[in-house]
Amino acid sequence: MVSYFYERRIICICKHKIFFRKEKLIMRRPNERKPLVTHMYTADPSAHVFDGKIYIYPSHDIELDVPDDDDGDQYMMEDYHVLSMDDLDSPCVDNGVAIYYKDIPWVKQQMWAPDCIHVNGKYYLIFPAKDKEDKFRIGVAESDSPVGPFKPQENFIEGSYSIDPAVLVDDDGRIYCYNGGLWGGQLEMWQSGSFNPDEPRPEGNVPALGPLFAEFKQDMTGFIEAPKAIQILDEDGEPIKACDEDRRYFEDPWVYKYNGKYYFSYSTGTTHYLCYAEGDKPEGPFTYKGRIMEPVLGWTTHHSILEINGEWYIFYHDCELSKGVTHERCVKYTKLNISEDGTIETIHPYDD
Ligand code: FUB
Repeated sequence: MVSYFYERRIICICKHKIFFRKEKLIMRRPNERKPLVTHMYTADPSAHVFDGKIYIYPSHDIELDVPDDDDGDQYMMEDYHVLSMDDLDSPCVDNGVAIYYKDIPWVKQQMWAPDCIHVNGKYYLIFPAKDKEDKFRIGVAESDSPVGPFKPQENFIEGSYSIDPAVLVDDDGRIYCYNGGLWGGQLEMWQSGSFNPDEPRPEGNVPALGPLFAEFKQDMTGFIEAPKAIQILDEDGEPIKACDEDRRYFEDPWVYKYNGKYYFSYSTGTTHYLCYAEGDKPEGPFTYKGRIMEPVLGWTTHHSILEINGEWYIFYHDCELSKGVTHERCVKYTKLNISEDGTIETIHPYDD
């Protein structure tokens, strides 16, 4: 069921006549822009349709009484729960623990934003976590079911580093991994090719750091080649600069295809926008196109985009449920309006 709201604002009353601003019709589904589950904190939703049903792969935020810091030490997640919905209007079901960090041999802590794909008749959960040396790595775990339990590979994917994997299975079956995050996500620390926690962050007019791109082997046991940086270009074809915090990549990559083009969307972190860029190839370069969503309540902003029955939706999180506690977030969804040429209408998440 869809709710209809009519906006009919009086703009002036003169000579006994009332003038209204043009009517605007807003349609919202009952679950739209509301926390999908309220019994636990969830964040970083990667949503997919598998066999006609919606599955959401979120981080599972835990309540911790610690101060926020730039390294993200307040995000101490220990497991993943898969959420599912029969359709957009159905209740959202928590399918329990899908994998626990102590059952993953290489993981020390911090199970951050995951994704999941369905290939080879299996479901593969792809997730970042800190290894025993406190370096963020990407791991893979598999299951016969979209809700797990997932069996982890012994080690992280060789050559992987940083956070936030988003995985695209392209129309030809090739499997691409996009990932990376600044600050606590450690992307800057690998600029020299090896891990250096003291590496300075790029600043000013130098090109911003790009997110990472790598192709998975078909059996999901590793990357075919070492990850490479993706370029995000401005309207003049120049790399977006580090000081351009309204547009430069920070974390939270996602890629979807629309009318044959690749769309790379991401969070700008410090300025809290979700933005998008367009390209002709899965590895980019991508040209900046605009803003998808204005800031939500909370510091982080994280999303996924998918088509459901011919309409486009964005899954995202905010901190409404905890009344603003940065590391106690809740996942939501809302409709995304994309025009024929790929332009996205910017969402104002609290406009109702
Ligand atoms: O959930 C931990 C981190 O917060 C994610 O990896 C980032 O994208 C941000 O949402």
